Amino acid sequence: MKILIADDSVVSRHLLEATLKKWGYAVVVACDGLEALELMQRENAPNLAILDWMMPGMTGLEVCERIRQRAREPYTYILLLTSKSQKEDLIEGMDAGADDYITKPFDQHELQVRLRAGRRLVDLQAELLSAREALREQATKDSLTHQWNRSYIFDLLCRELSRAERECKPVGVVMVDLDHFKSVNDNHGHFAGDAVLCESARRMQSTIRQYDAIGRYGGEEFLVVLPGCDEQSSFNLAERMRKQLSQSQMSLTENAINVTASFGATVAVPGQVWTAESLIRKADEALYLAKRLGRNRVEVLPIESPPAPAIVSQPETEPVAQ
Ligand code: GH3
Ligand code: MG
Ligand code: MG
Repeated sequence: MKILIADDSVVSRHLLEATLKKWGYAVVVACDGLEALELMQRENAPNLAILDWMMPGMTGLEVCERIRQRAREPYTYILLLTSKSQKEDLIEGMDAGADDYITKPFDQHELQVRLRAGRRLVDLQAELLSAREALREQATKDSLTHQWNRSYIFDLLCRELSRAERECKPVGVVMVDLDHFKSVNDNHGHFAGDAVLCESARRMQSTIRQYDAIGRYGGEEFLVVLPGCDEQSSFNLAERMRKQLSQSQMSLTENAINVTASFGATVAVPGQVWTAESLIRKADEALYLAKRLGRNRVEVLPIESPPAPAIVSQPETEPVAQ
């Protein structure tokens, strides 16, 4: 584990560094508070820090306060090293956000057990973060292809549509369905089918732009969201995906497999009336047109605005004589 130590006294710094290295820690050294703060704000900064209280420029206490203001994740466990031993001083140190303190000159055994307590907290938090990450992955990703799952890609489409409406920009919506996929399962087995789904998703993902998104919408169907794309650029991007998918055979079993897909696209144009559902329905319609016209092709259908409500003139009614 990496520990940051900050102390302006050369002797005390060297002693601490040598002790920690002897115990197997990787040590990052700062000679004053400002350097410590800078090192603690870097990516992959140590999650454990031993800060001397009294340092020129910025005290250990001030470093503590600055670090706690940012509520960084993962948490940094801070041990204050101080020659102060008055109770009030220690309360001030803990109030500033230190997790623990040790008085100078430090007792090696005491330092060892206090570091052990710090490590336990850092390790527990790392476990918690990775469990949270795994849960997030489970809730948002498709477990087979590792692309977004159906509910996430749908929500993402809704978010992109509201953003596009605010910014007056179009959004391309593309529905993709692998062609004759049932025969891949029938001829090569279900596992090969699964591998084809993963590789197809990977190939399509590799051709879209960084801000586009692809999700598995159903069995062998994918929904692709293309922010800022009008009809022509949605068509072009879908064409790129189609070519990338079919350009070379997939050698996933002893037999190479040819895979193609049909693409149906539509575009949410600013100023028109649509919903995420109506766009998906239209992209689906375009997809079935692509299937009917021979598969392995892209079709784009414009979304129609609903007809303006008819104005029905009310017949003049005669006042009824009482
Ligand atoms: P079309 O060109 O008209 O789309 O024909 P198709 O065979 O692709 O379409 P169909 O709807 O008849 O068959 C889809 C197949 O996809 C049937 C189903 O077993 C298979 N499938 C769906 N999900 C999975 C999956 O997760 N893994 C595998 N291996 N197969 C899947
Ligand atoms: Mg299919
Ligand atoms: Mg299908």
